[in-house]
Amino acid sequence: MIRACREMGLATVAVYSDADRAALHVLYADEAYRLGPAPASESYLRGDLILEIARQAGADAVHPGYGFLSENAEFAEACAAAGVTFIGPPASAMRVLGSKTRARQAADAAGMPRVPGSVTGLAGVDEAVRVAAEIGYPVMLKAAAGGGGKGMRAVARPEELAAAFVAASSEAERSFGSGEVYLEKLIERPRHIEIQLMADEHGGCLYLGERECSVQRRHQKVIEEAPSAVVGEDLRRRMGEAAVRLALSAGYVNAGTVEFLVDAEENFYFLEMNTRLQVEHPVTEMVTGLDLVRMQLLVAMGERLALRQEEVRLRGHAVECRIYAEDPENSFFPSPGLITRLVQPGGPGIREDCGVYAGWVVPMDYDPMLSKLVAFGETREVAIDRMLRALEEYSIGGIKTNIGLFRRILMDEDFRAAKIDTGYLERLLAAGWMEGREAAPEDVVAVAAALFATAKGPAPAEGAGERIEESRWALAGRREGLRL
Ligand code: MV4
Repeated sequence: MIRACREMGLATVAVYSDADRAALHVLYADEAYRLGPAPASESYLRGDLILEIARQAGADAVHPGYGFLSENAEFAEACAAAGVTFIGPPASAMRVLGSKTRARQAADAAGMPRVPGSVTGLAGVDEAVRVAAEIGYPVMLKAAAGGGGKGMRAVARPEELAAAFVAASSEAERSFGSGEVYLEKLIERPRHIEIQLMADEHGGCLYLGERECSVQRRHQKVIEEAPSAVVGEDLRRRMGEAAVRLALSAGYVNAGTVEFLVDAEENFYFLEMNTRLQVEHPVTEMVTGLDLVRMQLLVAMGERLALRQEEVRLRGHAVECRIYAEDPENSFFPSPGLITRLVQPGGPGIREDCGVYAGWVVPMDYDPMLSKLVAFGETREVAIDRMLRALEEYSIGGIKTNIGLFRRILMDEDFRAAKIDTGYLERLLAAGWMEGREAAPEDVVAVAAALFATAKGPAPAEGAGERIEESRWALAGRREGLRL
């Protein structure tokens, strides 16, 4: 966001919590203001403080980012009341689409295919039994206020429905303050594919292609790509036009994403709409050549979209890996701490949106995402090979990361054949991803390098013309010797 503002000659004001005093966004911005202590409830979720800072700094607009208040209709309204532009949709559109049942009604009104099931909250177990019998088992109970899998229960048989209804409803009540649940037919082994939208205030709305987001774990996306290997021109047009109809019917403005489940027969079903820019938007930027944040800013200034749908062209393929400070070999436990060394990849087709630097302490207070590594190529195969090459160049010292897991996925036969669905990664992990990994030189060489260093003392400085071994083992050894 700051980069787009810079390019457009707009001054930026960052806000930060105590844990983020030295965060990269604070260093990049023209000005920075403290919000409060590390807990989000006392800092990044304090819309009142954010607006007070906006007033003090004389800011014209607020970009809400991806998490925190980005889909909060009350905050969008508070911005309007304070005379500050909220860079996102109107609160009214956020409210319609924020309720999954109301969004399903909007989908019907817009002629958008959706998963069969109820479009209002279930009054009780009796209604659930009746609807489930109508649509047929297996079914899924979902929280109307939900998202991210909370308050969701798959039900295979009628005799399990009553207990699941009570469990889903009470979980929804606890998590979202609303126990409203509805029923859907369960789609087996679906892909998660989403359409990027950008709408202006003048009735213009574009679809900017799809993203394939099926590689995820516990409702956290791990790898995203654009385009999807299973979406051809015709399917893309049908999904895109349906998404645009939904957005226009809800009075939508600015960036948004319509999520779909796609089954093995290439039927697509509306799932929900995210009323914000998403983490994975760079893959869309790579294949469309557009800067989505720049477009968001122009739209928020009241401008018309500068291109027509026929002018949106997709070219090549992009893959994004979400690099996390977590240990895939230890149940993905977060691994916060000091980054002692950071060597970042580059070269042809590589974009890295990184939020950290050497010397930064990854705080334990938030989701430990470090960076989004994006590879672009003329084909999916080139993009994947580039990503593998970039991951090899990447070296992060001091903390554990999930970089090794990406190597495993990107070399997996099924992934390379694009045989993926939302259960793909959990199956790979259950099979024991360490077992399938090719011999990892760095593990063995770590010991060898340590022994070598002890036995021989410090290595002599390399003279001019001295040959450096070019085997993977030697490379791993040199790296290990450099690790801090
Ligand atoms: C489903 C489904 C199968 N059938 N709905 C999970 C999160 C929530 N936003 C929607 N989710 C699902 N809804 C029906 N009718 C399977 C999932 C699902 C899923 C969806 C998208 C991405 C990852 C997922 C992982 C597991 C289950």
